[in-house]
Amino acid sequence: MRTIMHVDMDAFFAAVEVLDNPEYAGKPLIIGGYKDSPRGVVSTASYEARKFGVRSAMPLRQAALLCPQGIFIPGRMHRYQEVSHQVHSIFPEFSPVVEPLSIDEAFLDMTGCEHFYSSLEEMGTCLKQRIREETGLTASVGIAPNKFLAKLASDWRKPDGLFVLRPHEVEGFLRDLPVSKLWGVGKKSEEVLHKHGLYYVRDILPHSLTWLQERLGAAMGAQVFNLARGLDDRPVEPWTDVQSVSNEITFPEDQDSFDFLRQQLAKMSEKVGWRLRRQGLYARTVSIKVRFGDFRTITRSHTLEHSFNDDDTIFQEALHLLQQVKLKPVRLLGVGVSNLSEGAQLSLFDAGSGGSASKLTEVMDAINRKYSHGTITRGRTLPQSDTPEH
Ligand code: TTP
Ligand code: MG
Repeated sequence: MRTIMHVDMDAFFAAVEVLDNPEYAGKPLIIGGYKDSPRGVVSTASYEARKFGVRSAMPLRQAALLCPQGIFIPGRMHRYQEVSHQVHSIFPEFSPVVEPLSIDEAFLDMTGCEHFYSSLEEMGTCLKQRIREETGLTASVGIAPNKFLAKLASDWRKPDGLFVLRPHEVEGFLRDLPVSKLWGVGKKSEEVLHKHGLYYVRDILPHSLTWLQERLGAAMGAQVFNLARGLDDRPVEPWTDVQSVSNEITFPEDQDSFDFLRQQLAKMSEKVGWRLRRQGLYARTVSIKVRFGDFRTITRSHTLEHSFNDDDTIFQEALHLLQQVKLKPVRLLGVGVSNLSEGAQLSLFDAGSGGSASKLTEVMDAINRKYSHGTITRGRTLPQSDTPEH
């Protein structure tokens, strides 16, 4: 049995504004743009503004109609990110297994840490207090036997909430929730369930797995079947990958220049290639990881027919993957290789060039081995503007 804690900051952007501008406290505050801006949408609203029906993603104009006395401000993303980093840097104090989910929320796997606290309630209170102490902000915390339930629990007593859901309470808790509360049930699946008269989780329980799968598809049907029973075995996944060699960098400021990112990719590809070769390994898959300013993180990967261990292949593949990503300001960039083996499996078509380290790579490695890694590097890792013109 796991103990999972989910934490989510309350009215995050609005709370940061109140923190920095105490005169906003207790007022209906709406972040996203000025009242008369024709296009913008609401990022978030203080709980006072929510009483008027204002919600995230609502057009500002509509918010202005619902809450004409609201204070409308565009928001300061940089500041929210700064506070977000403060918050996220607290989590490792509580658990080594942390999965950051978004700018203001994370899962912590607390399994095995229970005995550090007198109760699960105290565990949650401790985290809330640390966040408050460090940032001056309130968070809501949910503690439950799995991720799905922990997320529902953190939402249950918002704002400044704490809710512990114990295994024997799960069934009673879920029964009366609308089906849309089941993770993954969006508009489409909701419609299908409604069509069959299933509005609440309790309505799903009498139906068999096959019955649900026939109506929702194999994967969604199984998911709904399990979640309705409070079953979810997804692990909390920290950003590490054991069967791989990787390198990543978090930028002090979000970056949106493709040239800069390409140059970072080249540097990291060299490091990854060097570590691969030093361990006598070959890889078949190249991956990149991109975390955007809002903490959304994506990974992309590509597996080749043959194994390789040269910087060039790693860089070219990683660059190709990066070119396919719709770029917004980037907070973190990473390159990794996986599908590792100890010997090269040469390409059927081109045994000579693509597969193993080239002559140039061998010479570079020899120099780097003698001195320290990074002594010699390729021109593409240098900033474009600093590259000497020959
Ligand atoms: P949420 O955690 O969804 O919302 P919240 O923290 O404002 O309020 P609460 O958790 O108490 O319900 O999102 C975190 C931040 O992300 C939010 O403060 C602003 C931003 N955000 C948007 O910019 N647009 C959106 O549509 C949503 C949902 C959030
Ligand atoms: Mg939040």
